[in-house]
Amino acid sequence: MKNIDILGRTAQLASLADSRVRDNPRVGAVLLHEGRIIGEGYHQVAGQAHAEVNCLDSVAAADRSLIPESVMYVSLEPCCIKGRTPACTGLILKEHIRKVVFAQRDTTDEISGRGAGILREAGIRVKEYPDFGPTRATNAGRSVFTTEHRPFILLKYAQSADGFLRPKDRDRSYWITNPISRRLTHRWRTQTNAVLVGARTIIDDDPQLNARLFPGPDPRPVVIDLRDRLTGKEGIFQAGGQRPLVFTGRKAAKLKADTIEMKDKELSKKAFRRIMKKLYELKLGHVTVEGGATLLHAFLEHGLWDEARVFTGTGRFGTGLPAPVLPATAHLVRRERIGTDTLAVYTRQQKLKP
Ligand code: AOF
Ligand code: ZN
Repeated sequence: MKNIDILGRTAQLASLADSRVRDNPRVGAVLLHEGRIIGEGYHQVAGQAHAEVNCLDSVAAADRSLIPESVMYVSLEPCCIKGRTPACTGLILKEHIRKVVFAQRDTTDEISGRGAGILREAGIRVKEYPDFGPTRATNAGRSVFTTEHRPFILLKYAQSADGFLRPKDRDRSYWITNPISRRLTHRWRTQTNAVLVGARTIIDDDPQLNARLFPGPDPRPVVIDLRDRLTGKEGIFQAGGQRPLVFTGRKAAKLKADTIEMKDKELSKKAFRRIMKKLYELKLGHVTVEGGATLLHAFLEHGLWDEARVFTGTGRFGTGLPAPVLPATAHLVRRERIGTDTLAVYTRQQKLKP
């Protein structure tokens, strides 16, 4: 097996992590002994075991003596700092592992390249694959958080076959996507730290913004309500999930939520800066923007997005609220069929190398 095949497996393992990784990266690790995988693991919960720890813990008693002759594969550079948990470089040295293969560097200031350096100085053979595609997407999210000090922003919306977010008649009940797609979006909600919407979406649709259709943690509901439209009676304040966070124009908003007072009446650049700073401080590393149209347009207009997942259903509305248009520079990562729906995934940045 080639190194990149095993790294591919570490990427798969990393993607199993849900939003409980919070501000930490998604990381997977594999231990390979002469072509046989003897251990696997991934980082699951911020503040708890890293991928390398879980991988080593998974090695069967009968195989433990093989650890020093095995190669450790990690989707991200092993950490060399004592954070909430001990440094993984220390663990690798302690277990006398002689070779480590990883994909991208950890962009955290105190680690970036130092983790690899410490291992090399200790005589361990280290091979890096900075251009390895499957882990670039996961690790890109991490680098947004550590270098730009804002969450990774995922835009998610569904449009009718003729490109509308909703029909003209606001009272008409409608579904754009099929139940398979809806379940998938709830799975995504278990993997994101917060679902962000505008007040108008709350008033029109009264969504619960939780992940009730898929097992896993609920995201935190975040509402931008600069014009104080919320009353406190809406569904998100009644649902038993995570405490909502509301960016409000009111001084002492009486909502069952944490509130951040905003002076801005419009989603200006300055307003966005404040919102991003707050989300960063709250360690919400991955945020999904689910609408409405105004909010999606504003994020796109400010170039404040990293990925977009767009469903297109089969129904036509004829007229209604137009769906956002992604910039021509957006890169289509994949297009797939979800039953009768189509899902297209885009990234903002340049095409990643395969
Ligand atoms: C790894 N493997 O699985 C993860 C890493 O101890 P913590 O949880 O506070 O994490 C400290 C840093 O370790 C964190 O900021 C991030 O840079 C890195 N995360 N490193 O070797 C892992 N999750
Ligand atoms: Zn670590």
